[in-house]
Amino acid sequence: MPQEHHKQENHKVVSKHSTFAAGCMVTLAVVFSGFQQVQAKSPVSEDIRLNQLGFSPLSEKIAVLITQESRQKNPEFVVRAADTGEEVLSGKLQASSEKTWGGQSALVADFSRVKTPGTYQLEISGNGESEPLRSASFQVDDTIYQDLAAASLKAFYYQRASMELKEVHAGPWHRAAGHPDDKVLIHPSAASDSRPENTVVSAPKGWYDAGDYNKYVVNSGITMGTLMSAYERFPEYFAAQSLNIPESDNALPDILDEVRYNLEWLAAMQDPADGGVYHKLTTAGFEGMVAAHKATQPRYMVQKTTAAALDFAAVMAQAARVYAPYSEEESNKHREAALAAWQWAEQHPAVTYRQDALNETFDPDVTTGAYGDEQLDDERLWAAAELYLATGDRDFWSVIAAATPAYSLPNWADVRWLGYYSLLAHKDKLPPDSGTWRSAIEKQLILAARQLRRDGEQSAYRVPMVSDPGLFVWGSNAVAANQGILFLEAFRITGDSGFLRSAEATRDYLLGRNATGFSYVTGFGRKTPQHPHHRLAAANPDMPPLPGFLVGGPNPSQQDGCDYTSTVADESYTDHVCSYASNEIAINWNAPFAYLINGLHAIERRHGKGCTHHD
Ligand code: 9MR
Ligand code: CA
Repeated sequence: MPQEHHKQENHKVVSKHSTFAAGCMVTLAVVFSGFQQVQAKSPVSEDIRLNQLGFSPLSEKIAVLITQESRQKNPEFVVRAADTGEEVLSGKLQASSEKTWGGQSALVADFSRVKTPGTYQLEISGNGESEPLRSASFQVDDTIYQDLAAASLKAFYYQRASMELKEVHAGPWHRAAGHPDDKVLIHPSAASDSRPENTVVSAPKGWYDAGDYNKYVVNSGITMGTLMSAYERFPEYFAAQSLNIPESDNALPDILDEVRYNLEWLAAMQDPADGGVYHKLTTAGFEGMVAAHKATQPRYMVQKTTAAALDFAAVMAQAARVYAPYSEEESNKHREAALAAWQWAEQHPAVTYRQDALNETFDPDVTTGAYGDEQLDDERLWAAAELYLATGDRDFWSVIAAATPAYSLPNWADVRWLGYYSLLAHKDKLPPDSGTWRSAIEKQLILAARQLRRDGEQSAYRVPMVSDPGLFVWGSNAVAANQGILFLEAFRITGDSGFLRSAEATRDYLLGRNATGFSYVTGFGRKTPQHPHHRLAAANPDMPPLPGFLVGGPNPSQQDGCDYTSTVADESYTDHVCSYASNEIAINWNAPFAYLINGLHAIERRHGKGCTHHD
């Protein structure tokens, strides 16, 4: 794995947990049946799909065999220790209720009873082949997610604009600074009395949005909200995590240092004259696939919008809460900024971003990501929720109380449930008379999670994501990651470990138990994206892609016009740099992924340590 070394303290924490875990293991049932060396090894079968990193000892452990055979022969599987070939468990595969969407049969091997830490391999025989089929080796251990958990957040550091990435932090991916963004031009669409067209303003720092180098407020909004909520749910866990970033030695948890780097940029997206927030900081068109420091086209502040103001207000209000224990001054500044943006949005409730219309009026034409959204009730709800929690002002509560929610999975254009997640997680701050309201919201959340869990159990891969082809939009892997967050929230509220199993199944989906057999995260797994649509990676072709990035994933709309081998919803993925519709990386996809991986790791470590898993 391409990880650099973590701080010393981190190692200590981990070894302590492993000792606890090992102590528990003696009581767990494992079937041993003598020593049998693996015969002449057949190559790894690509038809066996499983999480390529492996499993936490107490999790459900499933592999899926994809086969053209329609006869239901229920072949047998054997799990062997990878080094000695010793058999530790055997059983029969069971047919999934549904075929894959590509029309193949799916047979499920459940080896959840293997709980002793170690490295294993799965063998399947009796499926009409002369030789047993073999899976790649996989690990069972509580520590295997530590590196991925850190890398999913370190990815944000690699996306930093305006600073050099030094070798001590970035390892072989060190690079020169790109995009100082200290001379940003006011685009005519954003001109105001105090800042006429071509006024030069400064808005350095922040993260590049995705494979491109622009910085978009709307997409940064959901990204930061998701990361700060991850921190709020697992504060002790994150306090002990080191990402080896330049700020690792200060008092702030590293995840909050990373978010702060983007907050500093975000603050500069607000016009101090009126509280309005520019929609994006961007070049007129996308840059070529060149290194950051060679991408030097002029950068513009483009039109103030209501969505940008409301997302900004939500993020700043949440930041006021999250950073308060570290700096009262910083917290107050964020709250003031949030309130000013809210005021602007109340005065301008329907300024939507319509890029085509803008280009008919203003020059230069802007053709980069639009993040245009016509439905702004959800942004207003999210901002009101965070502002209510930040101020206790009942006016904000009345916005919340007036809404009738049905559950909707968050994405950049629908942030309603980021607001509800925050409110539910801060029950102590809700009005005393809000008990009925709260139960109704919790009910919506639990119903949605339960339905998704049921649908997933029917699917060929036994994963929630493969329950509806309609989920396979641009960035489908982030739909899965956000489903994972929904399950973690349902688990937090109910304590029902079935939801934890579903979150783990979602992790398994992203790391290989899926229709393409890819682990969709750069650098983690045996079959991973090698050619992401990522300018920082493409500019460095002699290096493996930057690690820890979740690619967008299968998307049958194929808007990029690249060559794909399938149009089936969950197969429509191509590991080619041209494929921005299936193989790009993006901050709003990595954030829910980081939440899921870190959140699960935090919970599993806790459970492994105390041996209190309730199945
Ligand atoms: O994630 C965005 C997706 O929902 C939209 O359908 C798509 C087209 O507008 O844009 C995606 O976001 C891209 C953004 O516009 C520019 N930076 C890269 C983003 C990820 O592909
Ligand atoms: Ca919206």
